[in-house]
Amino acid sequence: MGETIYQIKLALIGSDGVGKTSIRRRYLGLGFKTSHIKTLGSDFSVKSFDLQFAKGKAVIWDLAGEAFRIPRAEIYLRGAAGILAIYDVTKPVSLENLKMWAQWTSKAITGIPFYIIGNKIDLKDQRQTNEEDVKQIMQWIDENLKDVFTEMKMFETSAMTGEGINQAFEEILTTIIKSSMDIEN
Ligand SMILES: Nc1nc2c(ncn2[C@@H]2O[C@H](COP(=O)(O)OP(=O)(O)OP(=O)(O)O)[C@@H](O)[C@H]2O)c(=O)[nH]1
Ligand SMILES: [Mg+2]
Repeated sequence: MGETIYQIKLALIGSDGVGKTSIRRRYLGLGFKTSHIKTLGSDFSVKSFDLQFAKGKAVIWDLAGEAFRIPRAEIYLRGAAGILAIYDVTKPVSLENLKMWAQWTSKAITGIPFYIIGNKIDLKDQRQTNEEDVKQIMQWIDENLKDVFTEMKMFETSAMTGEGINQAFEEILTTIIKSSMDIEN
């Protein structure tokens, strides 16, 4: 039996400027830029992964913070096996907006994990959200979008220092691969 080489599409969503592109760049090993160049429409990168029990490629779609205003832009989510929904821990509104992003996602795709990531944790003095706030958002999504997502989890990252980035990607890839193995067996 040959080894399965997985190809897994992930999508990074969330409001303008929360750090989606910076997170993608950091995961790719491309360092950090202080400038904000808005992503237009969408962009993507491919990165190989090797998780001991499985290897393959992650195809990482990075959507514009304005994507939800573009008609039918949710088609970019088609075929995604997991969502990384990003907010900025210094901007509570970006966390609140994840309700809308979750609804938007559910128009295109269901039955996949939805991971909520608080980015910019290096800005400790400016932090304005805590774990309780995130739990409330997760509860809202759970109640209003019943059974749309197979799993919700929260993470924290800094694209500037790199903290938490690999863990978030590895955990969602592991979850996706394990659930596909369950289906096969
Ligand atoms: N301090 C700090 N700044 C960050 C971090 N991540 C991103 N930034 C900064 O935040 C700004 C926006 O980052 P982007 O990665 O372009 O944000 P985006 O979510 O891709 O934005 P859109 O493409 O417009 O939706 C840039 O100035 C980044 O340098 C972080 O973890 N810490
Ligand atoms: Mg961007």
